[in-house]
Amino acid sequence: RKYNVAVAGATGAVGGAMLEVLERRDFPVGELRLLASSRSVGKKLTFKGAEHPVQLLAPDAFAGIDIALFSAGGDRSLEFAPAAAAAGAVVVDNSSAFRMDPEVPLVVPEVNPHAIAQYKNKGIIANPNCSTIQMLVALKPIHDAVKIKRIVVSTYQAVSGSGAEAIDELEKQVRAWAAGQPLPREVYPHQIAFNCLPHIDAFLDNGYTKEEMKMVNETRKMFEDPTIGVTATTVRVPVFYGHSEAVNIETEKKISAAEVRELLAVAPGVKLVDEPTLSQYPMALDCAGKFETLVGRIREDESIANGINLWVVADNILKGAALNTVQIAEIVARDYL
Ligand code: A2P
Ligand code: 11C
Repeated sequence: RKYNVAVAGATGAVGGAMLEVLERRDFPVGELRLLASSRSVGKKLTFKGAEHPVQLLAPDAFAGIDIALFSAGGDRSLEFAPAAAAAGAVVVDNSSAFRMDPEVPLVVPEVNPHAIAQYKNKGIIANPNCSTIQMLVALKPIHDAVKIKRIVVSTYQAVSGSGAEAIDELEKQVRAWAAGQPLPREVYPHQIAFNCLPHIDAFLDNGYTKEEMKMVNETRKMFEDPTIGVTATTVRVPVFYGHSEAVNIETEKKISAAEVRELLAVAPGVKLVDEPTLSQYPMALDCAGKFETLVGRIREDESIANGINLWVVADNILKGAALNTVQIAEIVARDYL
């Protein structure tokens, strides 16, 4: 059968990628309803060669919809996702609005697909933060094998994580710099071109950013382990697409780098790229447009008894957002509708 699908935030960076992924994975779409703000009403977007008009995101926009994919910002999710669920749609929400709600499942299909069953509580499933998703795709097989006690992660995150306007800002700054002109600045508090900002999302009272605490709290929720130690430093870098992460783990049982490579070579969603002597390792430029999470630079942490270092790279707009959302929708359609 086919499913009527709404995309809330269809004109955004992630919304556009949702359409691309639905098409690339040949999701059985019946009616497609594209929703955005009044600014976009009347615009047309192309899906499978046909043009579809953008309509207003509103509480009454979801009649007859089976699955609603949301990526229009957390405030819009809080405002409209309950209405979509009340109209009978299963909502898969890419924002952070419902992630830590104990009644809402937070899901990466390679990590905890069983949690999807809990969507019946509120009709909503949350898609995790992009940085958390790719880290857990890489770590899940290791966690299952030798139990991870502690994770220390530093991220190198692309500007596309901040939305379409930030992609524009990096390009404009680079062009202005090359032309010897003053650099325009609107999205970030500092110049992002040729710079690294250790600042993603708002700062909290504990000195961490929200992005850093998402990695802590979402990992605990999806690994179903409130005691796992996670500490993160998240950094915005002048890359358009693809988040990179240096991940250090301490495990309960010893595991060698070779054994980690064996596990990850067959892990779902993972592509091992680990031939450093041939200069082959995961890079942001190589992950753009790909569905897999690339993992390499796997080596033992020689400073502790049971430690491993990895370098994990994925397309933040695809696996970090649109692809993970559509994968969840595929499971909902296959197993629950
Ligand atoms: P619009 O293009 O009409 O502003 P991005 O994260 O790439 O900036 O995209 C944000 C998405 O969320 C866009 O599709 C945007 O639509 C949508 N959006 C933002 N604000 C609203 C709003 N108040 N109502 C509905 N959609 C919104
Ligand atoms: C970034 N991780 O790269 C953010 C984007 O919680 O869904 C996604 C924010 C979120 O800026």
